[in-house]
Amino acid sequence: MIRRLAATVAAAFALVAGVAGTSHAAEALDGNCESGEFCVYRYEYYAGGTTDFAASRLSYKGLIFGGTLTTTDNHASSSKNRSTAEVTLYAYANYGGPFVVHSGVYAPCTSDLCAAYTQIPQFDNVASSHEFTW
Ligand SMILES: [Ca+2]
Repeated sequence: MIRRLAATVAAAFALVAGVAGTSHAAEALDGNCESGEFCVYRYEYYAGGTTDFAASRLSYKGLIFGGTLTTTDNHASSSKNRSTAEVTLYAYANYGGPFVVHSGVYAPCTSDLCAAYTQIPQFDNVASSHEFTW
């Protein structure tokens, strides 16, 4: 009887933990680019560590790329939009300066172009903020 009760409690706990883990995944800013997130990378083609976001960000100051000591501000060279929002990436903080747009109808940051900011004139290593548009 005791053993059966223990098994039931364990199963219930596992269920709760599973639900919590699932709901948390999209918001875990952990250096892994998960579904629902927008992520910038240190190097081209999604290499060199990432900073992941689940919402707009007015400034990248104080952030670092996961698994590195490199500051995110002014050091991004590629990005991936795994959210359902349109994301506009800006060269300056507070959504200022030159920008590129992920998804939607705006050029030039559609498809694979965001894999390498070196292909976008004067946009490599400048990103400092981004805004989600739902
Ligand atoms: Ca993440």
